[in-house]
Amino acid sequence: GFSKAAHRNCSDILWQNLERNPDKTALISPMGKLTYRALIAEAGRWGNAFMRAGLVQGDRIAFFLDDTPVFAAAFYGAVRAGFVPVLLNTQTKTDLLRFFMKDSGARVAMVDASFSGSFGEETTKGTDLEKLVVVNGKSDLPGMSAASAFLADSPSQLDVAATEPDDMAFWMYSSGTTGRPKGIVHLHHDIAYIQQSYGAHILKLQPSDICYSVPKSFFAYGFGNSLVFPFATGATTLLMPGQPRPDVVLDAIETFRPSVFFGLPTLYTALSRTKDVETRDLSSLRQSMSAAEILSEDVYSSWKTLVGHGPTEGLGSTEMLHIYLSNQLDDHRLGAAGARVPGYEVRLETADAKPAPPGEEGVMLVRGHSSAPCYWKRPDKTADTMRRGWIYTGDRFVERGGYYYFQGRADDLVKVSGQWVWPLEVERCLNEHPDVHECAVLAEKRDDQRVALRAVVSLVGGSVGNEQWTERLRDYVKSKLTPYKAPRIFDYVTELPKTGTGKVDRQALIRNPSL
Ligand code: 3SK
Repeated sequence: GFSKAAHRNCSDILWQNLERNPDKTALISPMGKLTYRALIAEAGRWGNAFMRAGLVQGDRIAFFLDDTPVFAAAFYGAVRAGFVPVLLNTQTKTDLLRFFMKDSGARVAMVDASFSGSFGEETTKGTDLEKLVVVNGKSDLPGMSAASAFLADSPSQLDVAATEPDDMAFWMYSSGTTGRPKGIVHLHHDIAYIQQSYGAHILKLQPSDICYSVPKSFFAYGFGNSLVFPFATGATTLLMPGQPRPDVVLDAIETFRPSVFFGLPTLYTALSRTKDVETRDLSSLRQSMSAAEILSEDVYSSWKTLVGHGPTEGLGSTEMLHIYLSNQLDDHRLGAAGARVPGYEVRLETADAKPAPPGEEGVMLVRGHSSAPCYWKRPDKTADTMRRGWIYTGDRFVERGGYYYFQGRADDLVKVSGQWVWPLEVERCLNEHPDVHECAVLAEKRDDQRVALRAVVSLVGGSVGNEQWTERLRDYVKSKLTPYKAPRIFDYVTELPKTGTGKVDRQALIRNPSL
């Protein structure tokens, strides 16, 4: 059972370590180590400084931060004091950033010095922003306060605010692949819930674990991995700022020796294909987790060959805060997103909102106490997705033996030459071709208004695509699937554009059809 009432303020997940294991290392980063006692003291200073800045309970604080100890300290200090961090993707461009600032009404923003250029007047003008605090370095831009000045004389002892379990605790924004992004509101008890479900039943951390999540903490997946599960267990988090290039990630594993690793299929592929990877010492890893994309058999087995275990695949969403379908380390069904994580209920619905008959495809709805109650000031979108306690995921699945197999998005079937095709199926097929390094398959409306499939492919070893390659790849798809599913257009690139988590950036491919 889960008692919401016991979780009035989510900072307890960190603060409990003050009694339990104050001298244990909470954080490791290239900047050094921090014990739980030191981290909690830092968090207290941030919380007091936000109060001194005149914020009142429920006020938003924009976080435009990389993964460094400041993220963890400022986040937990803010929520303990009753303020609401809004976690923003640090790759956000100015226009969208201005929208986030306006939409959230943030009065204070925290920005890493390396990204401070994004917070010029074009971002902040006409917003409610009163204070911009620069961390991990200095900025020359006008109107920025240095963290040292903001924190000066701020006491480390911080009382917990009078929050309630159902009060707003923090937000993230939807990625906004369709329409403008939505502020996803999470509540104070949500953090404890992901620990009691995915944390306790799937991840099963030990206090001796060191967790390393390549997806950053401003993503829901990275947030749970780095800032919730390890703190809930009294374990240690490794925070690595900067671009997660494969060689940097491999260096970090060798240097800091994490035991639990969090990635996604694109990253596992890149790591497995890195030159001389087999000479790297990855022996510290006892468990690797994967989410955010479908894990193919190839990726699973390459990682297993390298480290002795395949990545454990799960699926979650920002609306649910973390993973609600998952495999287990010792019970992995390849091709399945996973089974229901204890603590969550899932059901499949047909297109006419009836329960899907057993074994038949349906759109998944999920329910559990970590779900966002609403999108900020978007009653229309809230009503579409949050349906009387259930979240409509838009993902189509079939269920076999308690495991759920992803079939695509409810809205991504396209008609090509009069027949239904699911571009993701073609993409998966091409990705299994031994000469394809990575690819994306998109449905595009041509000038004649007809829909055609376009594959954007990068070939292994940097080979340059040509007509012969196209013929070969089309024949491959025809032989593995059916002929009409072979993409009409093939474009070749040396590397596919990626988002901050390392996912293929489909938006960038659509926006730039000449790639
Ligand atoms: O993409 C996922 O599978 C995921 C996992 C955990 C939290 C959030 C997301 C989107």
